[in-house]
Amino acid sequence: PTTRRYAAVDLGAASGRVMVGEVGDGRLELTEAHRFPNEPVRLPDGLHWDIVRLYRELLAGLHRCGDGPVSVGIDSWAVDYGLIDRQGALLGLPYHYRDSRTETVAVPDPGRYAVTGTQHLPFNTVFQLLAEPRGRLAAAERVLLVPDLLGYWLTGQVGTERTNASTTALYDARGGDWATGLIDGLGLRRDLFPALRDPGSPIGTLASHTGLDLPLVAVGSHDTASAVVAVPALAADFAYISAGTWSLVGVELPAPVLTERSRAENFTNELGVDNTIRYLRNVMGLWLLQECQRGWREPDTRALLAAAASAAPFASLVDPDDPTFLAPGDMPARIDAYCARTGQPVPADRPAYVRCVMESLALSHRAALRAAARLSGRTINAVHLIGGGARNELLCQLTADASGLPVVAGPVEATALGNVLVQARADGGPADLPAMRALVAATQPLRRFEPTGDPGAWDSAAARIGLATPSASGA
Ligand code: LRH
Repeated sequence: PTTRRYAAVDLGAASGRVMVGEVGDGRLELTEAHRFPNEPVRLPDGLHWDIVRLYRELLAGLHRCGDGPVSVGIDSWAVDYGLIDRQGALLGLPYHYRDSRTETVAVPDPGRYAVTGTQHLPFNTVFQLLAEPRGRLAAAERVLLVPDLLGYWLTGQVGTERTNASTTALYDARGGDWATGLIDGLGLRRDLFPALRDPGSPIGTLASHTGLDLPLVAVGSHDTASAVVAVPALAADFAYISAGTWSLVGVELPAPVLTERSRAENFTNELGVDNTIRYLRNVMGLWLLQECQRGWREPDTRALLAAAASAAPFASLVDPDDPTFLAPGDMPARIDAYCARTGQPVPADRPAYVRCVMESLALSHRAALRAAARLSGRTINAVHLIGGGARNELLCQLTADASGLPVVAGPVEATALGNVLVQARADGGPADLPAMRALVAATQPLRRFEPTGDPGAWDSAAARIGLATPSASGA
C-alpha cells in the first residue's frame, strides 16, 4: 500500500483518545480507535490525575488500532509531571495543574521572563516543583512530563520532549536548552531534568509486556504544539485559537518576543514543532462551560448552545481569565459573584449563563488576538479556530463578530492530526510544516464564519469587563 498508518494518543484535560491516521497519496484520514473521559481524583493531599487509568486506556486503545500502525506518538496537556525515583518508581500520583498547592509559591519573577519567555500561570511546572515537599524532591531521580512518563512506562526510555519542556518556565527560549542558571538559582538539581528530545526522533520500542511491537516516536508532545501543526493555513498572516478546555490564542513566529511589554501582557513563547514559536496567551476557554455542565449534570452541550444562541445578547459578561474561575467548583455561583461585584444582573437561567460564557470568551479571544498582533507586529487576516471548540458554531460566530475577522473553524481533531503528521514525516511523509498544512487544508472539512453584527456593540461590551484594547491597527 502507498498509504501508511500511525497511532496517535492524545490526552486532553477532559478526555483522551487513541486515533489511527492514514497518510499518503494526498490522503489524510483519522479514525477513532478509543475515547475515554479523563477524570481527576481528589485525595487527602490534593487534586491528582488518574494516571494509571490513562495508561490503561492508552494500552487498550493501542490494542484496538489493529495491525499496521508504523509507529505511535503521545501528546497531552502541558506542565504536569510525575517524579520517579532511582528504581524508576513513581513518587505519588501527578498533581493536577488546578490543584491549589501552588497558590502560595507562584510568585511572579519578572527577571525570569527574559530567559524563558513563559507567561506567569500559577501552575507553571516551576511553581509546582517549588511546592513539592523537599523530601520527595530529594528522593526523585527525574522529573517526567506526562507524555514522557507514559513513554517511559511503555519503553523504559527517559527523556523530555522539547515543545513540552518549553512550558515548564525552566527552558531557555533563546539557548534552546534547560535554563540551568534558573534551575541552580531556585535550588533545584540539574539532573532532575532529562536530556531533551526533538519531535520526530525515535524514543524506543514498546516493551514486550505491552503485547505490542511498535516504535514510539516523539511528536510535539505538548498538545497545543501538535494542534498548531495542523492549522490549515497556506500563508503566514494567520492567528490561531486552539479551543478546548483552554483557548490558546496567538500567532506563530520565527523567534521569541522577550520584551517587558510582552511580559506585562502575559504573553508566552512556547516552542512549536521545527523550532517555531507559539506566541500566545492562555484564555480560560471552554472550561467555564464544562464546569457549569458538571454542576448542572447536563451533558447535552448541543442543546445548551442552541438555547444560548437565542438568549439576550450582552446581558451579563465576565472576564473569563479572572483567577476566581481557575479552580474546580461551583461555576454558576462564581459567575453570579462576578456579576454582583461588577453591578450586572446575574444570569436568569442556563441559556443566559451559556450566553454569558460564550460572549465573554469571544471578548477575551478578541483582546488576545489584538494584543498578539500589536506585540508581535504581525498582521492577522484570518483566525483559525481548531480543536473541539471548532464544533461550537456559536463560539466561532461570536469570535468572528467580536474580532471583526473571518474565522475558519476546523479541524476538530487538530491535535491528533498534528501528532500523526509529525510521525509521518519521520517516516518519509510531508517534508515540512507548509506541506503538512497544505495536506490538512486539502483534506479536512472546514467552515468559514464571516464577522456580522455591530462592531460598536462589541467595543462597549469589552469596555464593561475591562477588555477594551486598541485594535490591531492601533485605532
Ligand atoms: C491545553 C494545555 C495548554 C496549557 C494547559 C495546561 O491542553 O496544554 O496549552 O497551558 O493545557
